[in-house]
Amino acid sequence: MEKIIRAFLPGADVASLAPLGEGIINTTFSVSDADGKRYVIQKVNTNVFPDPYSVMENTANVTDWMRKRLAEEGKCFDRCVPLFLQTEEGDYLYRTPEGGFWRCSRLIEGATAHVHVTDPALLYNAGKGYGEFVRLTDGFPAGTLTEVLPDFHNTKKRFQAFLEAVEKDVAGRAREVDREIHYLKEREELAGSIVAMLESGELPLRVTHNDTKLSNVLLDDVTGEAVCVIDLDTVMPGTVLYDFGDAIRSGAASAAEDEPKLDRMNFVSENCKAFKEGFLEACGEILVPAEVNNLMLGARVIVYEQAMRFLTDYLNGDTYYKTLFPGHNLIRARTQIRLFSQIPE
Ligand code: GN1
Ligand code: MG
Repeated sequence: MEKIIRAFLPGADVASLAPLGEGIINTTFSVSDADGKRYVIQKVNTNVFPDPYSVMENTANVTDWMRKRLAEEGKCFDRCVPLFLQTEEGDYLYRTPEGGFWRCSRLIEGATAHVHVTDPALLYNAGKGYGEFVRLTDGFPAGTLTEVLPDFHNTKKRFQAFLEAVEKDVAGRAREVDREIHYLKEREELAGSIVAMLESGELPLRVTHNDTKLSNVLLDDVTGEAVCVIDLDTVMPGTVLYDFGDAIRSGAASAAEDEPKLDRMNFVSENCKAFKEGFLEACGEILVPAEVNNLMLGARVIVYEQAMRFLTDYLNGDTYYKTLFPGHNLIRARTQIRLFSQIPE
């Protein structure tokens, strides 16, 4: 770890290294330098992101664009756009002899990644934060971004992968989850809905974040206002419906995605309304009617997709998401199905 940290921060206090966040893909720590300034040190999960260089190239291009936008508007961007450090060689990644890829960014102080909030005012702020991301990236040539995870939110392909997992049943778990499989299969037509609108051109292609859970927008510890959208690994071309939908998935949920007591997971319409209000306040003028009118379709499709992704991983023997116990992915799949069932059409 010392070598990795020193690659970015020659004067860092290695003893200050501490685990950070609750991501279930990458491995994340915080570390301080000699002046007490804090940084995020992160190992990129290359099983999930086989091309970490493209991930960093996408991130650098999009964040540079956002900083430029804010500078043109005379606004400060210090706290509101993630800043990655380079090694002495000018790289955003440090490769260990074992083949691990690490990166380092400035830690944004005085702001928190909330996994869960109950106050609609905070949801409104989170909505504004993600809406601001849409506004700031508007005009960026989305087609120039590398699709680091091809078909990430192609729900139709997710459905096919799910069917395949059921068919193969490598972990011998399919019988036990027959009800869940049936529920998701019955709703197949939903899987193709957004894909079709993108293909027909009804929905414009934009820069999308693709992992807009509540904890990926930092809220200021004092004012509660959105400070910065983080975790740009999955920034790719897509539709705004994905990002709105994924934000509702955690923002308008009454419990964590892995809450074992299923009846604690409910859709909170008041929070959904608040998020949507903040979101549209920030970017409503940029969106075309087909986007504004289908935001809730985005929520339904993404929650449905996520249920399918968790169940697929469960059926595949837990190979994708980090799990803490054997039924973890099943619990996750069940909370998503329950949440999905409550989102209004
Ligand atoms: C993964 O690791 P994290 O929490 O940033 C996943 C998201 C899921 C999320 C569910 C690259 O994100 O798509 O919505 O877990 N990211 C990837 O918790 O698959
Ligand atoms: Mg993520």
